[in-house]
Amino acid sequence: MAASSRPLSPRNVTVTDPFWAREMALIRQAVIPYQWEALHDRVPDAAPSWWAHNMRAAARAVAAKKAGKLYLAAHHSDKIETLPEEGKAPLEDAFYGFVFQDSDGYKWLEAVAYQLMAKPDPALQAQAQEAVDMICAAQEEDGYLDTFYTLTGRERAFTNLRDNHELYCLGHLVEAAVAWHQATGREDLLDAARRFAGCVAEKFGPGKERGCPGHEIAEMALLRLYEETGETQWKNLAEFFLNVRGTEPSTFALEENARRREKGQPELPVTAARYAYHQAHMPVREMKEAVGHAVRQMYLCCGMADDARLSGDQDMAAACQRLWDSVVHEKLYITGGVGGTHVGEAFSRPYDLPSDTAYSETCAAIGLAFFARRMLQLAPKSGYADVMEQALYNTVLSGMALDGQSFFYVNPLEVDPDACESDARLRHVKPVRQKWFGCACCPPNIARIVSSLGSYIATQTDDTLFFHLYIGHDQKVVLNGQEISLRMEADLLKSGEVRLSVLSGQADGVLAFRDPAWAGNAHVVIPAGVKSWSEEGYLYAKGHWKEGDTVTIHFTMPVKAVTASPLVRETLGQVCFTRGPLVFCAEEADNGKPLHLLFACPDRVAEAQEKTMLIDSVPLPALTVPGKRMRAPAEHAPLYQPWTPADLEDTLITLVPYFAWGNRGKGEMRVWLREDKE
Ligand code: FUB
Ligand code: ZN
Repeated sequence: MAASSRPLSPRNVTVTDPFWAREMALIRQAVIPYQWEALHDRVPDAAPSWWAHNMRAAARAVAAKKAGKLYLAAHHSDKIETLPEEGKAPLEDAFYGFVFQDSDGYKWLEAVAYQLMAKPDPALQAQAQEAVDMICAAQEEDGYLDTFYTLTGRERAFTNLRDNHELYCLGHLVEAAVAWHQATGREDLLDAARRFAGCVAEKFGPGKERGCPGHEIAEMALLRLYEETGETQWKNLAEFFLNVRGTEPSTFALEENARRREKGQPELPVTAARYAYHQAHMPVREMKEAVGHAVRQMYLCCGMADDARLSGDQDMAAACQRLWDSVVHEKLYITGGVGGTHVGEAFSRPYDLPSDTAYSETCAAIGLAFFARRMLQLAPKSGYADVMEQALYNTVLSGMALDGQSFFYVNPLEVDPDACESDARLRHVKPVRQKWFGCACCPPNIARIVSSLGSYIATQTDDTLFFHLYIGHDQKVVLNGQEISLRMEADLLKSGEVRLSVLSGQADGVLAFRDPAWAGNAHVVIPAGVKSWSEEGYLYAKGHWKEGDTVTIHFTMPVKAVTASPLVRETLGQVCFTRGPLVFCAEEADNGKPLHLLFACPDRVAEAQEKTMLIDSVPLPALTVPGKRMRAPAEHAPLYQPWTPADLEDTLITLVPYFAWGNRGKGEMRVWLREDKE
């Protein structure tokens, strides 16, 4: 088996790319401070987060318990409301929000840790330390750490792994703790994470209780904890969770039946097949199709891919590949989004990719990028990086406004604000980004993936450095024990010109450059004496690299007209436009409305013009493409009439990057345009 690769640490990568450096700075200067305020419920008119509230209330509960007092609070959310038992806890210490509210702060902290790795910042670190201290204070004496159960009844802990997200909160805690440890060297949060993981490991595992997370992430997080600490018990626990998933009798069914017995309800069959929504319908190594809740499926794939890498389990790797193929060949939006249906925020059947009712949660695209990076670590094949890039440049970024102060949870490919506001079937689709959400999983998830961009740009083995993304950056890397500093100059939003220079040092090794699917013929110039070959979509260049060496690559980056497979019913006869990794869309702000009267002329795509447009003061690439506009019918024209040729007039359609839509007020948006058949 070829050696697997590891991501670069954000510490060793400085992003200098004109576009992505702005995104990184935005996260650091605007998003992280904004989210800190949101976590403390101090953003006017925004949905409350309750994070700080719940942490502080749980700390009081833990202190009260240590003093031998009873402490049981109420729980308020849009779904559940319970009252505290008389005299046990003050009403102001009620638990508010969803059961997984703790995870929002963990993601924020993880994002901060990556930012600190990239650039020390004592004030930001002090703020993050405050969060760490709040978390540690909320941890129970035996290591348990989940404010929902600490506040509302610890005796119910671990009784509903399917729905109540304790192991999801554990996973996010571990992710944050490892990043915090790497950023600061501090053990505080890592110890808290170990203690909670230890508490879980006391209950679940071989020879103990069976059980697995209802919302995956603990698997990949525990494997990361293992990689960070070398402590094998975390790998064992992750593998236990992976191996128990989907086996009979279903652990989710057993726990559900226990709850039903308590309520005097009849028991349900204990067959695993009922739990496809939670990816617990069959053993993981047998899985073939991406199903159920999209974020859960993506996070499961991440855990599986990490385990395949760390254990060399070929059956696991094969299952990852089948799930990858299922997503990429049948269930992936052109925008890099996944999870087409709002019913359960889930994957739908193959080729069901509706544009206007799309769910395409921001977190699911983030999960896909995580999965892609892990597949790249297993085997460097350019197709994985193509999808990672597609997700990053399109749906991941569309989840956040250009000013970093509002967010999309759902990322449709077609929006008519009037329809969203009047049609209950579109209730999930917001025509403008929101300041915060009751369920705020997406905003801090964007912060953490963008802050760790350096880990997606490249991965390495001991002797090979793989460039997966063409994002301008400086990095330090050790190849064959020799450190070199490299600079990549790139600006894909403008052109496909890439230049890699060795800034200092020298090393014998291989530099591998991805040949993106969007590129036309690449023209590559490498130093004399460097041996090169191509494999799985990468150009390998092996030699003795030294200061002053350069590699230049010219990728042609034409505007392309793209159609979906005719099996995608929704987009048949429609076309969209891409350039490089960017998907473009039409907005009302440039084209008027209704946008569904626009027809694009894909056969004239060569006439597309590129220009720079200021959107919310950010210079971004825009396109004009030739098209037609159907004349709107006269007022009171009949609903039906005898067929006549469509009345079309020539027009130029203006397109902007999909990620930048919705930054100029409320208006219609379409990615897919009807195709002019003439
Ligand atoms: O359940 C936790 C998170 O909330 C999921 O990942 C999102 O889809 C949202 O449901
Ligand atoms: Zn989300």
